[in-house]
Amino acid sequence: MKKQPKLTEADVTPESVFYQRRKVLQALGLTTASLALSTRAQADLLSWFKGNDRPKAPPGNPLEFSKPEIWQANLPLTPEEKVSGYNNFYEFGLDKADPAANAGGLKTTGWKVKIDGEVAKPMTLDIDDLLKRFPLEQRIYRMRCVEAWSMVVPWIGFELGKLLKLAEPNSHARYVAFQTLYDPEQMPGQKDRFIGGGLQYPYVEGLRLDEAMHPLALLTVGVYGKTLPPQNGAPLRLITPWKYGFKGIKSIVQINLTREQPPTTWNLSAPDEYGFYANVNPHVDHPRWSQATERFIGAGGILDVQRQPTLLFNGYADQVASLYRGLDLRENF
Ligand SMILES: Nc1nc2c(c(=O)[nH]1)N[C@H]1C(S)=C(S)[C@@H](COP(=O)(O)O)O[C@H]1N2
Ligand SMILES: [Mo]
Repeated sequence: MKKQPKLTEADVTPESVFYQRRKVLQALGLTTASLALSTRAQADLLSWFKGNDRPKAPPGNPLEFSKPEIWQANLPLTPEEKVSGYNNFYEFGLDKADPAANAGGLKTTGWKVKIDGEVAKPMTLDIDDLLKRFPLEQRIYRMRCVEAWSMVVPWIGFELGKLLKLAEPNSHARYVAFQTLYDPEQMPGQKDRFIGGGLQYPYVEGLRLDEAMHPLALLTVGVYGKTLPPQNGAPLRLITPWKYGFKGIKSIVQINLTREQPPTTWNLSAPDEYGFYANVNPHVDHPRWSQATERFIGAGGILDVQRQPTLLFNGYADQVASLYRGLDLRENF
């Protein structure tokens, strides 16, 4: 986002063009990120990007889940290969195809999530415990990236609030802080700023406690009927559909209840561009592009780019607007 001032994303690059460009660059042994670098940095980067030996992700495991009527939005879905082929996961590279190409080997077996801070019952849960403890639901949600593209995705998960209640937030708890895995050996973007975009790692995100307790906030373990592929944030990631996609932190290892508003990765990187709240809002533009419309990534190819109006709170205003009564959404962007 910030490190790509030429706006590969703010609406100029339909994903089909992007895929073609990717193929050409791959044929040349280059990627977009490498074009602007010194020869030495390019050599480093190429040696990494050329690792054709990187394993493919194993196929996801089928999940058991219900489909509650109220969450089966009647919207055209973004096809699975786009949901899992056009990603932001900077730990695995900046290009939209990098996460699918480079995250396949992410080790998710034995994954543990620690819940601590201002809770009566701090705990560490194994991913398999989590899957057993909470019945899973499919929820079809709109997804809106701050870069002005959007998708509609059939996620599978359970309400974040259910997990938080299990840990029993105490009377001091006002915010929830999340952390992605920190493992530079597995996540090359964490040790090389050319691969990882110069963000501070581990990636961190946060919500106010009342936002986190909202029934729309989904701890997500699957998509399209199966466990998440690594590029979508396996084995556990957050989805808050009324907020910009960067709030949806991937591959979570820690959930910490706090008294103070926690730091968040994109806000640390560019505080004037990415706020703590990051509620989708067509009336509050990004300093470098308009948020009034978005490019929907659907089944179509290059010739039917679908531009559509951005909806306040991404279409979830009826459910979430009351959380922000009295808050100036322009100031608290
Ligand atoms: N750890 C981590 N989480 C992340 C990101 C990231 O780079 N690292 N990118 C965010 C952004 S900008 C978006 S739009 C969504 C993309 O999720 P998706 O690839 O499943 O569509 O993940 C978010 N979560
Ligand atoms: Mo994003």
